[in-house]
Amino acid sequence: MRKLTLLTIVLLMGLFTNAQTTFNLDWFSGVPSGDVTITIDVGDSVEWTWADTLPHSVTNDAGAQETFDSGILTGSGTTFTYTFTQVGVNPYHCNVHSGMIGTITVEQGLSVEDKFAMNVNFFPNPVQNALTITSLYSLDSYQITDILGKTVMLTKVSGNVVDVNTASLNAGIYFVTVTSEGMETTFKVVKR
Ligand SMILES: [Cu+2]
Repeated sequence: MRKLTLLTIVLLMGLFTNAQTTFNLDWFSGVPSGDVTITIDVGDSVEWTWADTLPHSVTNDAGAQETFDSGILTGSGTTFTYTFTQVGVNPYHCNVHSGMIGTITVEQGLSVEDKFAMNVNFFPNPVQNALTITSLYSLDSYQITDILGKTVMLTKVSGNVVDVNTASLNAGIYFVTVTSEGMETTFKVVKR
């Protein structure tokens, strides 16, 4: 009986752990705020990795929902991980470099599909010759269709940052669909 109870607890813990995700963010001087601003689920963790050789901290702003502070650490590859347990908004910064800022927004009950769709960013918009797409989940492909629904680009990719050469597109409105492991989300881009 005691063995069965222990086994049950271990199994339940396994189920609970599997539901949570750790998201990795590169943390370095000059990091675009949009790259370190994400929306996650209650119980998810964020792991920041120092991606240059300068000293940095990951420190919550005064008005943040939760309190977290790595202290000032130095060394490429250094990491700091924090698990968010409350619904709320957590702006944060580096105590050494005033330009290093981001926000972790925590919501309740997000599916993986939600988290994928909420954490795809693209710039600039309107676009001229080069569109950059960033995603918290590694992307598998992008497809660009025009306003009439005709596919003008369909490309397999791999990674969290994708650069799209848009020089050949005529001026107009386009829909960009990105996919990751069977999930997809679409956004609208204007080409000038
Ligand atoms: Cu810094």
